[in-house]
Parts: sequence; C-alpha cells; structure tokens
Amino acid sequence: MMTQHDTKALIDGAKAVLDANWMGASTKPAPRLYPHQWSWDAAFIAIGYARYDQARAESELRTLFEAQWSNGLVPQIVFNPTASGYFPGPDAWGLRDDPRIPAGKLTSGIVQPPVHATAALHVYRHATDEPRARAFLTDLYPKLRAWHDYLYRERDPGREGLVFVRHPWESGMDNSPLWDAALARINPAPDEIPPYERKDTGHVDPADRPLKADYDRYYYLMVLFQRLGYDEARIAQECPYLIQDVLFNSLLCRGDRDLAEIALLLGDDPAPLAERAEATAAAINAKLWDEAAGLYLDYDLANAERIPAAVAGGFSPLFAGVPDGARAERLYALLNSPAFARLDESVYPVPTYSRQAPDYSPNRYWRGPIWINLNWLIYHGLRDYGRHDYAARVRGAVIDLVAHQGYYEYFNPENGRGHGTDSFSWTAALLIDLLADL
Ligand code: 2M8
Repeated sequence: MMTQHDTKALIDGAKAVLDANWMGASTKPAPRLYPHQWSWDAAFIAIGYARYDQARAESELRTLFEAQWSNGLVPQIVFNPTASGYFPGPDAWGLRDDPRIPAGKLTSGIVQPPVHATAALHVYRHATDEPRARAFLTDLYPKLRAWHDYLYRERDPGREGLVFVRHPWESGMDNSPLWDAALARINPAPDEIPPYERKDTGHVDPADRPLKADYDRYYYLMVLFQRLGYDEARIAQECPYLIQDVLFNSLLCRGDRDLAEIALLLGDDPAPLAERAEATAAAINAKLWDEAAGLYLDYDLANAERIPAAVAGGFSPLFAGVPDGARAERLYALLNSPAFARLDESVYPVPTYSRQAPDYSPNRYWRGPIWINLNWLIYHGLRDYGRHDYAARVRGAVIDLVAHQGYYEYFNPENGRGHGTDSFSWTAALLIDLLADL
C-alpha cells in the first residue's frame, strides 16, 4: 500500500548519502564496503544527480570514461589510489602501467552492464543548462560508441547479436543462482590461486555475502585473464565461464537505442545504431525466450545450454522494448505471482530470484533480496509497455521500502529489512529519480 511520506525528508536523506559518498569527481557506491568508482553504479548514480545537480551527473560519467581502455573497454572499477579496505585491489589485476589503460589510471580488467548511454541521455534530458549538456553529450558520444563497439567486437565471436560476460562480477549480479552450474565446473587446485584475504566480510554480515567457494572461483578467473594477457580472443577460447546474460544484453539493446537517439540529437546518422539494437532484440527473442517458463533465460555459451533459473533479470527485456504483446503478457503474469511480487496487492518490490525456487535465499546478496536498480528497470519497462498500474505499484513499493528501512544496498523480500551496507549510493540516487518521476 502506498503510504504518505515526507518527500522532502526522503530526498534530503538521499542527497546526504550521495554527498557523503562523493569523492570530488565521482561517487563511491558506499562509505566503506565499496571505496572506489564502479561502472554501472556510476550510471545509476548519474541518473539520480541528473534531477538536481547537472555538474555532478556529468562529472560522474566523464570520470568513468576517462579510464576507458584503448580498445573501448569501460572498466568495472576505477580505483581510488588513496582508498584501501577493498579486495581485490589494483595489484590483484596485474594491470599497473598496462599500455591499454590511460596513464595515471588504475582499473580492474573486467566490465559491468552497459547502462551508460541510457544514463547520458537521461542527464541530457533533465539538464537545466542545455548548451552545456550538449557539449557533454558531444564529448561522450564517441566514447560510448567505442564501448558498444568493443562489446560487439570482442564479446560476440559468433556474431549472433548477443554478447557474453566472462566473469560473474561483469553481470553485476555476483553470486546469482544463474552462475551456479557454470562455476561448479571450475575446480581450482590450491596452487592455482594465490592466497588472498577478503575484506567485504569485515564490513558487513558474512551471511549476506557470497561464499568462499564463490570467491575462489572469482579469483581463479582473474588469474586466468592475467595469464592470457587480457587477450580477448584467447579468453573467448579458453575461459570456462562465458554467459549470454539476459540483463546485460537487454541493457545493451536499450543502450543502442539510446545511443541512436543521441546520434540524432548531435546530427549523426542513427541508422547503424538502431539496426544493431534491432538485431540484438531479435537475438534475445530467438535465443533467450523460454516458452515453458514464460520468461527470458540466460545461455551458458561455454557449455551450450540454457540456464533454467528464474531471476528478475528475465523481465529486463521489457526495458529494451524486446517482447511482443503476447510475451509481455506472460512476463506480467509471472511478475504478478507468488514467485515474484503480487502486484495486485504489492507489499514489497520485486525480489532477485523466484521465491518458490528451492535455493531462494532472502538475505544473501543476489540470490533473493530486493535490489532497487532492478526494480527501477522493471518500473520503466512496465511503463514503456503502457502497464501503468503495475508500474505504479513497483514505484510505490520501492519508495515505501526505502522510506521505512533506509538507503540500504538490498532488502529481504519477506520482511523488508535492509541488508548489506547502508548509505548505498544507487538506492539513494534512484529514489531521487523515482520521486521526481510523477
Ligand atoms: C557488488 O559487486 C562487487 C564486485 O563488483 C563486490 O561484491 O565487491 C555488486 O552488487 C555490483 O553489482 C555492484 O556494482 C558493486 C558495487 O556496488 O557491488
């Protein structure tokens, strides 16, 4: 049920979270757990700043793209050299002084979902100073194109219109049940990974975080990339974890559409970008739709099989205009069911994983909890499809949840309680955006 809130207090609280996490040119996701700049966080954070601080919104994305590699890769993390307390830090990636990385920058060697074109267009649309926003778009446009070009060139060896992720962290949904079978096939011998010390479990409740077995495999893949010199062709040949993820590809497809819109605004030809979006939409429909499940499912490329886990990312093609009317109806039906969110009644927002799955875990990170960014994407998808009743429910449920619990990283779908770190930037930023979206 929608309740009355003091909207001003909620917005002030959200701005205070972002102020405290502001590092001078970009924003860390959280005060202690995540002390650097993260790629898709930066996009969501810019979407919130767009509503009240154009300069910060622009700076957030500009700073991220200052660390873009020469091949177009936009790194998952841009390290703050003065911060410590996060593992894996810059040295674990073996990329210091790598010629592909702009001088003076320290980054990881993987990516995160491409929400950046969408964020840049959002910043432009909500700007108070149009000439300045146009200059921002003009600067960013070639970088965004290089980023999408990198993904299609290096992550789609079969030229299917679908790109793969090569590490669970690239998906943004680190320990999702989506990866269980693929990761179970990786069994590093003790001497294949150097000793390491996690820091995350010192900042938040270990019961909310991934397991040691997960981290061993995350680290194994990092060591593999270093051994292969971050050569994408060799990685595509040898990496045991290569997944065509629904969420990542849907965000890419929407990003292509938004990039086409930016091209149009800047007087460039939008046609090639729009065509690429259509090709990816068609490929998502052809390969990732599962008729029996009534949901889009991931595909494990390294093992040539579909992944049967029903996760919230399966609804994200709505955000990219991918499903036709009949498929959209199937998605609404599953969304509005005990497995997900009961949007007829709506108590809490959409959880990350089906509440009916035997291994659903309401407190553990990406294996059940409610995340605000996924709900923001689902809200927009429903709205774009004209399903305004459900869209309003999702929006209202997110606002209620954060108003009652605070700006947490994620929330238990059974009792609403906040988990992970508090003062989490994208929760605050997206709340600001949702409140402004009347
Ligand atoms: C989480 O991931 C990082 C690794 O990238 C971690 O667990 O250390 C995820 O929730 C990811 O989606 C997010 O971008 C990041 C920072 O908020 O934290």
